[in-house]
Amino acid sequence: MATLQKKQSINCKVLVLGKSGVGKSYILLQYTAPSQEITQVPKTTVGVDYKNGTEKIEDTEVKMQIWDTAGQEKYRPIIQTYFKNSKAAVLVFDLTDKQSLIDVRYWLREVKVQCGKSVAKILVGNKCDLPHEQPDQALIQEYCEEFEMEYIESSALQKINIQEIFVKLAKKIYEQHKASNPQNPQKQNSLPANQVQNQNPSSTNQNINLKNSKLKKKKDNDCC
Ligand SMILES: Nc1nc2c(ncn2[C@@H]2O[C@H](COP(=O)(O)OP(=O)(O)OP(=O)(O)O)[C@@H](O)[C@H]2O)c(=O)[nH]1
Ligand SMILES: [Mg+2]
Repeated sequence: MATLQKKQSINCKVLVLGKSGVGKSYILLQYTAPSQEITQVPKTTVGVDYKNGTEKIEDTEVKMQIWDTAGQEKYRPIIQTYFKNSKAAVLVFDLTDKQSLIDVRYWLREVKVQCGKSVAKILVGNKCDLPHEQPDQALIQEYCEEFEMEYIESSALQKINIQEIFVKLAKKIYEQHKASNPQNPQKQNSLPANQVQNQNPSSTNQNINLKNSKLKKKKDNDCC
């Protein structure tokens, strides 16, 4: 007789971080919106904004609530208030902008201080479609070793490696979760279930505009 297996899932809040202009919003847009729906490239983000994405890893759905943050320095203190309960982060730099790779350290430190060490991370060198010099390999290696993450190059414009970023991250989330919950891999409640949608990653999004506002913080519906 066939047995009904309960669907296994992990809910996880993910931050997308990096200097202004590196392509964070465009990456997220390309990941969550079918290409025919993209009519214009994103404008600079003025707050935080989230979208949902799901990847199936082995028998488990990793449901990610992905927060796109504003890279402009003036928003940094506000952005940090959204770090709470984040279990994963995408660190983005621009392959044509050396400073943006140096800036990644700032975000890595913030993630470590505010979210702890057990945050799944991936480092993304974006805009690989543009002519660029080889990025500083020693620095990339240093980040990857120190913060235990993989490195991938992408182009949001040409949709190169966009899905791969989130598949790799979901795998890391899954592995970390399995390692910390060896008996019960299916149950993780980094987020209340009603905050992460199932299959359609673009089906939900929340935009919080911080322009001209003094810490207009969303009422705490972050992770539990
Ligand atoms: N050629 C190229 N341009 C890109 C790529 N990704 C983003 N851009 C362009 O870079 C600019 C900035 O992209 P955004 O996605 O707004 O950058 P952001 O990191 O979200 O910036 P903030 O919201 O200010 O933090 C836009 O003009 C995009 O069209 C890419 O892969 N290739
Ligand atoms: Mg943006």
